[in-house]
Amino acid sequence: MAFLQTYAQRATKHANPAARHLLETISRKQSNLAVSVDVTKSADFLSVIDTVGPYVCLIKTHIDIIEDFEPVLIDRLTALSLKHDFLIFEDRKFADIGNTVALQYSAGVHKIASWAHITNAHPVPGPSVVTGLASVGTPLNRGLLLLAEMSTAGTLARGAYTEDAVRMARANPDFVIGFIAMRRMDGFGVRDGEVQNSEEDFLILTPGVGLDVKGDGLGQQYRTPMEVISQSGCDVIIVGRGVYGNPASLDVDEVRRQADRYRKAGWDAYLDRMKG
Ligand code: 5IU
Repeated sequence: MAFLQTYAQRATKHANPAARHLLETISRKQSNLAVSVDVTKSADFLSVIDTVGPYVCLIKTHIDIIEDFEPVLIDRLTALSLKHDFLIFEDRKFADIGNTVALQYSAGVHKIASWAHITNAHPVPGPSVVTGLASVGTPLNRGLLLLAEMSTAGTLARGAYTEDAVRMARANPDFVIGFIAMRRMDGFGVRDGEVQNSEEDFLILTPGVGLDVKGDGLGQQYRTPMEVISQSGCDVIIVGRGVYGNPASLDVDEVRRQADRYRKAGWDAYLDRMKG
């Protein structure tokens, strides 16, 4: 089982360059923390990222919520990713036919494939969403996560849907590097005599993580890093408001303190998991 190996061991074996890069970064920085920067002003976006950069393996973006977006923002984001040694995950949640998602991924205002190491897609269109995105992302050494589950109350991504998401990933293991999910997917999607490849290593990135509150009043459900990484066997915690607080009153020192706190909590939970 991949998740009982160290991040460094997994990095040496992974076939996808983005997955390898992420696993190496996690190991080097001793951080399985991804910060989700859901703020709407470019200046706040860059300020939060520059502040949390030393503590994270990955920055998760929603580039389409930036109100004053200019292409130079991408240059600055990329410069910060090099300065602080983190990858970029655009949480775009593609969900259209293959031809359309290929265009949404490569073109438009944001040209996501040109700068995001990792992006994600809903499995709902079926395998063509992966094929369409792979036609753009594979030549650029990108990786894709499928949304096998969500953190929200009442999510429809469960049961047979989750199983089929895993099956879609298994059909494209070079480009699909893992899942947004709430727990490990080992053994999922295997039925009626299908056999799971014992070498497979899907990364599990998990939102809905908070140390202080259990929800946000809008359906979000929070679990602790210990529950997510140690008990549920996930690989990366994705934390947004738990780190940056209220975007209307950003306090850089507090953002730094929380990033450090979540990095440590995530890493302690990983060490706890490795104890067995
Ligand atoms: N996000 C979730 N749950 C999910 C998926 C994505 O929360 O199931 I898929 C995103 C939404 C937001 C971030 O960008 O992760 C979580 O932010 P907070 O930690 O502020 O709740």
